[in-house]
Formats: sequence, C-alpha cells, structure tokens
Amino acid sequence: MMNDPHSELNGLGWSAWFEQKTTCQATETVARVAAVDRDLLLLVDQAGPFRAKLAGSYLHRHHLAQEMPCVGDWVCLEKQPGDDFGVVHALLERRTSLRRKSAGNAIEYQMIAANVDYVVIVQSCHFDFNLKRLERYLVMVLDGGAEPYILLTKTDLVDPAVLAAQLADIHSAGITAPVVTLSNVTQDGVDEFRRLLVPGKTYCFVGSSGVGKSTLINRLIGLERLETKAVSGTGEGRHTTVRRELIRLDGGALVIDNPGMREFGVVGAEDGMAGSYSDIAALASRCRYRDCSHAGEPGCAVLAAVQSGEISREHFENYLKLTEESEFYQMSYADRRKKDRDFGKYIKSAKKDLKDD
Ligand SMILES: Nc1nc2c(ncn2[C@@H]2O[C@H](COP(=O)(O)OP(=O)(O)OP(=O)(O)O)[C@@H](O)[C@H]2O)c(=O)[nH]1
Ligand SMILES: [Mg+2]
Ligand SMILES: [Zn+2]
Repeated sequence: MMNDPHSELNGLGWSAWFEQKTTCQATETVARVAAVDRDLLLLVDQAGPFRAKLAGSYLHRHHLAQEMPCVGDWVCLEKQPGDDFGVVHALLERRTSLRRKSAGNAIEYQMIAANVDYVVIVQSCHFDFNLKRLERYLVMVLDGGAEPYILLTKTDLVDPAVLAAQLADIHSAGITAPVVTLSNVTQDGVDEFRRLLVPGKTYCFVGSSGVGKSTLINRLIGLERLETKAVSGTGEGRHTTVRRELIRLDGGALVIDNPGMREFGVVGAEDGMAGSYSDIAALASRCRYRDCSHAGEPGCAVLAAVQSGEISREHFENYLKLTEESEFYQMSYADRRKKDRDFGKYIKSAKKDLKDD
C-alpha cells in the first residue's frame, strides 16, 4: 500500500495517481476546483468548500486557456490557518481532460473539465439525436482519456420504435460505449442510471442545451438545486445552465453539470458566416423555437423554405455542415457570452452542497 498523505481527499476524486504527480510545496495544501469565475475559484477539500484566487505570479507565467484552472482540477494553494480564502500557485497534472480545440488556433484548447472519469454524452431522443455529433463527442472523450457513457433522455416523448431505431443506429455505427435511456418525467431508467454511479468517481455531463442534463442531476441530488428550464412544452430552446460546477451526490459520486453546446443557427450571425448565409439566418429568426436546429422541429421556417425551393437543398446542407462544426468547436462560447450571475451568491448555495457532514 502506498502511503498517501492526502487520502482524506479520496472522496473528492483523489487517487494515488495524483499523489505521485503532486508538485505542491510543504507549505501548500491540495484542493479540487468546484467552479471557476475568471480568476476567482470555488475550491473544496476535506474540510469543505472555500474561495480562492489565482496567484498573480501564476497569471504572469501562464497564458493559454488550457493552463488556467478548470472545474475538476487539483491545485496547490496557500491558506493561513483560520483563513477562509486561498491563493492558488499551481495546477497538478491532469489525469484526463475534456477539451476542444479552439477554432482557428492550433495551440489553444478550451477546457471543459479536468480529471473526469466518465463523460456522460446526453442526447434527447426527441429531435436532438444525431449520430455524427455523437461520434464527434466520443472522439473528444477518448482523446481526453475519459470513458464515455451515452445517455438518451426524454424517452417519454417518443414512440418506442423511434428509440429502438436510434439504439440500432448507434449499434450499427460500431459504437461500443454503454448506452442508457431514461425519462426525467416518468423516472423510467433514472434509478438504473443512479446505480451506475461509483462513489469517488467524477462524471461530466455534456450535450446540447435543453436535453435534460440539469433536470437529471437535480433528480440525482434529490433537490431542485440547479436551474432548469421552466416546464414549457418539450423544453427545447435556449441555454439555462451558465456555469460548470462540481457537485457531490449523497451516494458519493461527483457530477459536473455543463451549459449546453451552442445550437445551430445562432452561430452564423456572429461568426462571419452571416454574409454567405444571411438568407438562412433571416429565415431562422422566424422559426418557432428561438434556437431551432432546423432538423425537423415543428414550425421551422428554414426547412419550409428548403421544401418550397426558396433556398436550395445544397446551400442548406453546406450551412448545416458549417454551423455544426462551429457549434462543436465553440461549446463554451455561449456560456462565456452569457452574463454571469453573481458568483458570491452562487458560492453560498454551492457551499451547502459540498459540505461534508
Ligand atoms: N418530456 C421530458 N422533458 C424533459 C426531460 N428531461 C428534461 N426535460 C425538460 O427539458 C427542459 C430542459 O431541461 P434542462 O435540464 O434545463 O436541460 P439542460 O440540458 O440542463 O439545458 P442547458 O442547461 O441549457 O444545457 C426542461 O423543461 C425539463 O423539464 C424528459 O426526460 N422528458
Ligand atoms: Mg442545464
Ligand atoms: Zn428552424
């Protein structure tokens, strides 16, 4: 047995792997990043959660996005006894990373989360299911060294035959990652999913906005802790979650909620695509859902225009290809853009959830 002076952190995801990599000085302690707001951090250690900031010297020496702490990171910090505010001096090496290449930048990555054991790729079987997107997520997960789970939600909204066809699609694409299906409305499958969660392991939930990530995590917590979309119709639509955060469940597993990926259609207006696709952007503003993906939703003005021949199918498909790429590479763009809520207020509520009592 290896002597691990930090074993009291095991419940937060610590393991011998990190002990071997620790570069912390004797005067420093170790904690895990539960949430980040620029250079302000919410950390958690065996004593519970507390606030910290990044040392100025760290900011001087590190400039790439992936060098900044992200949710799930382990950090070395200095904290005076009795002090409830820490100063972070270093990041520990990451065992796994969930990250995306920044568009048009060869050396920079956008970090989604670090030291995640399992990434739960969530798609709703109602309108959101997309095999190509699923495959890109799988590549991202495997590239970062974590293990994937595929989770199809909203099974209450589709015919069992539709769900069966999606499962068959996944299977015939040669995807071997475990697939779980559930409904947050009927609770069908929720307990089965809960039983998969292993104490001390970290699960990161990713997927489009509105697929039910926060709703499920709330069920797992047993509290309406995370903000979810007000129940209105089927819930497809705009982003609700704006912050990545690490939450400990009663059963001992650690979960990270994420804001949804940017949706199709919004990207064009802001990313220089508006010029060549301004016709589609203009039509998109008349779709029933503000963040319509033009993939078959009711009241889609873009698809109607394709059907009537007002815009050519080829032009539309090129647009989809482009938006899908930018959507994928800019997952955190929307949440960066989103006005951040008061971090202090958030920390108060988060502190309750991370308390070890
Ligand atoms: N019918 C049905 N609705 C669901 C289900 N799960 C979630 N919803 C609804 O879908 C909407 C979106 O759920 P959220 O949990 O906020 O979705 P999210 O994935 O966290 O979305 P973002 O935070 O924007 O990324 C809400 O109105 C939920 O009530 C489900 O299994 N079935
Ligand atoms: Mg959410
Ligand atoms: Zn549309």
